[in-house]
Amino acid sequence: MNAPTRVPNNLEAFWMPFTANRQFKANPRMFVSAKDMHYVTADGRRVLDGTAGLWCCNAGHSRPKIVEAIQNQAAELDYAPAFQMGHPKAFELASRLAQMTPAGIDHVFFTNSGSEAVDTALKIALAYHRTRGEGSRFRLIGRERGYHGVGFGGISVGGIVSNRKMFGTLLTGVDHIRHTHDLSRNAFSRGVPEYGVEFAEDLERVIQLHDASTVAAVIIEPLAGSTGVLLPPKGYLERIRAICDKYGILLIFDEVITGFGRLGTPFAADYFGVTPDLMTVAKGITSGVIPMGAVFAKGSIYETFMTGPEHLIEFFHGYTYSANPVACAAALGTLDTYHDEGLLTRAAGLADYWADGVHSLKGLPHVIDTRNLGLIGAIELEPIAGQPTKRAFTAFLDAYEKGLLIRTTGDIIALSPPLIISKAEIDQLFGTLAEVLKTLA
Ligand code: PXG
Repeated sequence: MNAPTRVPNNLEAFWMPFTANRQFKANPRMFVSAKDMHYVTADGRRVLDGTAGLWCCNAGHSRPKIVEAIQNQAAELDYAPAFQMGHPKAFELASRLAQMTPAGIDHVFFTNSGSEAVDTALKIALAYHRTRGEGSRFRLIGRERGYHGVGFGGISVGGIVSNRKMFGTLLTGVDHIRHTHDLSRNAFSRGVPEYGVEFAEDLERVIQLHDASTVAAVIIEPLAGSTGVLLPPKGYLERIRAICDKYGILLIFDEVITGFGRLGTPFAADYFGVTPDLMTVAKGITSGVIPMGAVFAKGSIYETFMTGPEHLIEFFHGYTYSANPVACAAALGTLDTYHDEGLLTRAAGLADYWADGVHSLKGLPHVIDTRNLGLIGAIELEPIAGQPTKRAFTAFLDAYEKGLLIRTTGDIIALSPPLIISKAEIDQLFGTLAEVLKTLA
């Protein structure tokens, strides 16, 4: 018998994404299995998942309905082309999603990631205006500190400097409004911060600069996650919506993180009572198990494309794996799990208890802000002078050693556990984090 060809100890070949490769390869942190709220490390330790993987495993890990759906689908229909062909689960999934989305948003375009969903939404917005005879609307407006994935479209409208500065000229015709983070007035806010509705007026300024007739769409995260959990001030999203309406500009909510129950409602649009024209989702759509993303569109946008001779393709865009059958099955298994366990609204009942945990860390060394919404929390640390990100990264390593997975971005700790977390696990999470912060240099 041939010797196995696996080389588990060679860490060199894998160029790891968004990772300090040399630091990791010198001190690898490997997960080998996961169940419900926990990972298991290669050395057999259980680690509480404080981040739902990367904000995606909303149903928890290795959930039976999702696993079974994937197994059955792979055996029954592994792949079917999505261009000029179909398979039943793609239509079933789109219909179920369309029933969950806010009123008026009732069409679904499938992608394989959040980055692709963002690029797709931007392209829909541009093509929509052009189809309507308003091709002069070519500009896209994002926001400072926004994260919209890593495609060229996403980094162009995104506002995270390190994700942009290496990559040349990016998309042309993009501008940004200012972010909403204001610790001077809003530090230690519980829930949505009081001050900053006027930040929305920056959109008026940018529109005036370019003239509304050149602006196609505005894309923002209703709650900015990846940049370190920046909450929309009271009234801010309503104002953004009103300004877009005033000028005929499409509003895109990037709900890759906030979608599928994170705030205690199916989507952030429901939580804030503000309906965009297009929504991008990924992550929680399959609880992270199989890559999938989607753009949700208003029926009026879809209908705009449905003109011209019927044999012609209306929108020249799509991916080999759009609506991949196994991904569709995983998503259906995920929606069943959310439904059976009430997970899309479960965070609402836990939000107060969670908020108590987040704000219990106020007063610990280096903590300059604690903030929360739904089952999201952030702890902002004072950076070490001259060494930004180091303090939070040390906290991350220490938490991992103590059996807790957290995420850090800059010097901000972000928390977003699976939506199945228990109160005892919330206590454990904040107890461990308090221990970490008490001893942090
Ligand atoms: N939009 C938003 C709002 C996101 O948060 C993407 C788009 C891109 O999705 P894909 O599937 O292409 O990665 C994201 C992704 C973190 C973290 O720790 C956040 C993301 C990804 C990885 C880590 O904050 N968000």
